[in-house]
Amino acid sequence: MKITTAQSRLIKVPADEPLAGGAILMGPTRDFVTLTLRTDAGIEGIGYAFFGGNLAPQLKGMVDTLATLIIGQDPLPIEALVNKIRAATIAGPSGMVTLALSAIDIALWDIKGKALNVPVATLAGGYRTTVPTYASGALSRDGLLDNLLRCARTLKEAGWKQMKTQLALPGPTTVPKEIERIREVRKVIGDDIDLMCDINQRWDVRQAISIGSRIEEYGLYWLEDAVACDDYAGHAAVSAALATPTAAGEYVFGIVPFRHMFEARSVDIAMLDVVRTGGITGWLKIAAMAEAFNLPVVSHLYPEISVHLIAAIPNGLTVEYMPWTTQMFQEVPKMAGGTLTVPQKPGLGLTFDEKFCAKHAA
Ligand code: SMN
Ligand code: MG
Repeated sequence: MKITTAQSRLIKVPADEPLAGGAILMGPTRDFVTLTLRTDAGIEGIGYAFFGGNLAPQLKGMVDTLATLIIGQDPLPIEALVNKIRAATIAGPSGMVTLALSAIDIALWDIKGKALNVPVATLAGGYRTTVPTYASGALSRDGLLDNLLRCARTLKEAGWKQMKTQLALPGPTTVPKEIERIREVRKVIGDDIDLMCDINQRWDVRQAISIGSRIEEYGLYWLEDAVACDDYAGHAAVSAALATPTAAGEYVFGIVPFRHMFEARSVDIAMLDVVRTGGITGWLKIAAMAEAFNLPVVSHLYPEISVHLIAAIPNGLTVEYMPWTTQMFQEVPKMAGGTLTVPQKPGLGLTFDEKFCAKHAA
């Protein structure tokens, strides 16, 4: 089998918050670069990447240029193809190059699953076929407390067993007001629903320990990205000071930062973003490293791909259900009883919704 063509598209997905009608983060569109790799065997693989900040055209250019390097090659020896692409990047495969590489790597795994007639979850390890999932994006730090509580109630009524909120600071708020948001959400959802909280690197170590200690009584399932992503020692200090588990990893690229993070005992939970890890190949390597450190792994964004990966590994904890990409596909796994079921079709089991993609292509 040989790769014959690579077709990328820039899709401007209209920003929505479908889980609870919550505040819309980063509108009006979320711009994804999709990739379809075609082969002479008639098998197609799909992938995508995301940067944000209006840099999707540049990312698309990178995907196009790098994908050209593997036209005419057998798609199955993925490590060899990834190595070829890495070797071609003279300044090193970091930053946005890793995002572009991820789109290609994901499409190659999709092809391999289809060629071997197994879902990617099976190809990647096949630990189980259903996984816990959590609602993300609806309980935003922006907006009034009443709205936050209405969304929390909606998620609970819809059957979510896990959900993530966010806290602000710095900004037009105060520490007591932020603590009140956690207290009130906990009151609305009760003690049987797991509640996570994302800080998105807004706090310094002192704030993380001090505010983190004051919200311990609300039993967070994890506190995420409390401090700067590459302050491994700072994360470790926060993790050591709090009983609440800490999570981080979405902001770092490739596999090596995770070695430093794990060696420094920075986090209790590793968060892996398949577009920033260098695709599925990098994702699985980090997951195995995490296993060696007795750490669970959770996914970041992209539930329709991540369901395969969290299901593949023994230390997969939960899939983030932030449905930014789901509109691009004909069909995606849906939450039922707090879980997602891995599609049993070969590969990723995903088909672009051509009508939607054509309408929103830039
Ligand atoms: C997040 C980051 C970037 C885009 C969307 C969402 C957030 C999360 O940090 O963990 O969901
Ligand atoms: Mg996050």
